Amino acid sequence: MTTKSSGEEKQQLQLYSYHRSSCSFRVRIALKLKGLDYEYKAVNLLKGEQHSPEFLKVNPVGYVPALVDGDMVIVDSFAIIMYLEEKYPQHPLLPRDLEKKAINYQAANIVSASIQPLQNLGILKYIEEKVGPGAQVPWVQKHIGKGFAALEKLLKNHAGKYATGDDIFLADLFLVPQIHGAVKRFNVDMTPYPLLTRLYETYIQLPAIQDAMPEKQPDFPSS
Ligand SMILES: N[C@@H](CCC(=O)N[C@@H](CS)C(=O)NCC(=O)O)C(=O)O
Repeated sequence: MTTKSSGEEKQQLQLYSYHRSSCSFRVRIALKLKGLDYEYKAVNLLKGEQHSPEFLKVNPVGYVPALVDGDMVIVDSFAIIMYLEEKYPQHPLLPRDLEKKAINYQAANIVSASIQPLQNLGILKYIEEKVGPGAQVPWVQKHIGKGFAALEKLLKNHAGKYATGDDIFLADLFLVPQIHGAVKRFNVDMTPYPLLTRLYETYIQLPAIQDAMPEKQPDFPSS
């Protein structure tokens, strides 16, 4: 698909995504905030489409999201968001202040390295097979709890309306899907995390976040 802009032929961005994928959700928010249109390429993780030869050509590690921009394919939500940030500077996703920027990197990495990989589909399937289906949710709740406790401490002295002040930045893009999944999918008791609870209540009012929600995606099941 192509779109025309400023007289020159431009390839439309394509996002390989799955509606429930928190990693894809982060990128969907970034694209919305930056006002970038894209073609949605659904990869059904429950049907195992991430392991298909066709998708492995896009991302050899077999995970969503993946972004295609012309001849470039970028995989991994953090790398994609950093790419978008540099190429499309409108609505900056990082503060200029060095300390605030470092807090954003830390919060994003707590989610993307210390929480989300432990709740990934592959891990949950492995736990189901080796331990039993009942072990999955307590496992995930434990690791979300550990990460959320750290995030509460990290953000305590930096949060404003959003995680690191009154503008929405990288940290928020990672927090939204993680908190959403914790509440809606893994039934995490949010009582010990008042700051994250307050942030989530603010996030869900924002149109860019509402539009990026799983249920708004074309591959969300209709029934
Ligand atoms: N670090 C990667 C992680 C990607 C990832 O784990 N994606 C998940 C969905 S959020 C996935 O595709 N899981 C498929 C599976 O476990 O088979 C990123 O941030 O994009």
